[in-house]
Amino acid sequence: TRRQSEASKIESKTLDVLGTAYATDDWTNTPPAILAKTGRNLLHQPSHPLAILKELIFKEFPTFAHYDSLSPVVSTHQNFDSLGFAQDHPGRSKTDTYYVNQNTLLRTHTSAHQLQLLAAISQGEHNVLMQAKNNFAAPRNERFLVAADVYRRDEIDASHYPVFHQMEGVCTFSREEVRDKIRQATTAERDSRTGDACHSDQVAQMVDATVVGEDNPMQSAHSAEEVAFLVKNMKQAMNDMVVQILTKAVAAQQSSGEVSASGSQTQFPVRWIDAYFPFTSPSWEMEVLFQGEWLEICGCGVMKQEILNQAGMPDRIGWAFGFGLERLAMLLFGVHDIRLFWSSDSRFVGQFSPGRINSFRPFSRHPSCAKDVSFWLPAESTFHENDIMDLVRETAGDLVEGVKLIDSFTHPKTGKGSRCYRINYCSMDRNVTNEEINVVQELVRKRMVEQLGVTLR
Ligand code: FA5
Ligand code: MG
Repeated sequence: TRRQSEASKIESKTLDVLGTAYATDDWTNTPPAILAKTGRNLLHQPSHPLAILKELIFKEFPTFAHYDSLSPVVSTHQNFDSLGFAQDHPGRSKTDTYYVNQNTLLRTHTSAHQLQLLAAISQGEHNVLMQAKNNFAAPRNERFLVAADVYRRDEIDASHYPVFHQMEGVCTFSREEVRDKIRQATTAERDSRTGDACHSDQVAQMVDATVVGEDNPMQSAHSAEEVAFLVKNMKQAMNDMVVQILTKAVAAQQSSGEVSASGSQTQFPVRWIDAYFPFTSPSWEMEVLFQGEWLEICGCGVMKQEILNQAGMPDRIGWAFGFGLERLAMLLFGVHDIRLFWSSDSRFVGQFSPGRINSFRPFSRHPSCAKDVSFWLPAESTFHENDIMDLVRETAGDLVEGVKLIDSFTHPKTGKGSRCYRINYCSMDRNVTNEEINVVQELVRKRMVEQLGVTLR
């Protein structure tokens, strides 16, 4: 009987994610509402705007392998260690990441699959690759895209949701191939300058133009020519893809009469901002000017050579990017609230069809309702804002539109911290009554006391 009771104890201490039971421990912090999202598969619904965008991007990279069926449950090794995240990197903390248990989590980015896929490719594990692949005939396996749902504990507003989607791009070259390409390019350039050869100057210029500052260094494993080649190739590929897709969107708006042809924007200025990622160097964020606003749509850079070495490809070099699909989709389809992507209301899902970009026609906006909650922090405070965000989401679901800190002070005598948050409630698809919201707000207040140990004021 002792063994039996131990077995049932273990049984109750598991978390079921996509049909697999995982042992839980004191790292487990993934709430039911988040778990429910793991099975939604928005990228596999052909008429969903995110799936439409996924297909458009896949089409822009016809020679790459395309993966879109990798499980969101990954190891801390995949998500962090394999990519060179420091042990104390803030992304690893329980306040930022949804853990299944100490060694297992819901991926926070598609980069989690870089090493795993490269290693499978270099070892010729075709079965592993085929299970997750969507274009079986792709000619180039060592160049691939990964589209997937990713999970982050984050603030709540119109452009942040705890689940979103990314598109990873990984493009590798053999060093020999790169050497040949550089040789061809410099020969062509020399010929065009009628014998006025200044190879090293040119290369220096190329590198200057691409690798900016000491804060964004190239790796010692790479030559300046290799970096210049990779960066140019990467920026060209990303630029071409974004321009192709935005051009399609504008054409669609024109043909439906939403934008007049004469006044339309036909160029999409792009800028590259120096960035830092543990797994690329140098690194950038790409921003695109669309309808008057600079929008950060992706991170990218030259892959850390350790990753390729680890994968068994020391003779290859490469670049990688990670696009946020929601950011682009909100632009392309005119969806102004990120929650709408999760709506199963036919007035949303019924507006889109495969392969087509069209502007979403919002259904009437429903009134929102603000409720404030003020409280004293517990004395021994391990309090983190994201705990409130999760608690409100768990309690109110998609009725919550935003949560904002509106007041914060420390009592001069007692030294106690006080906070006031404003919770905005608004349904995407129906009117809600004040009574209904009061019930939800009461529950939020009760749970804040029980779960966070705060004292309501
Ligand atoms: C990353 O996730 C890196 N893995 C990207 C990368 C890949 C860099 C490969 C280098 C090489 P970042 O956290 O900045 O980086 O997210 C990448 C993109 O995802 C952002 O540019 C943005 O478009 C989108 N994104 C990030 N956070 C959110 C969010 N909370 N909601 C919606 N989109 C988001
Ligand atoms: Mg960023």
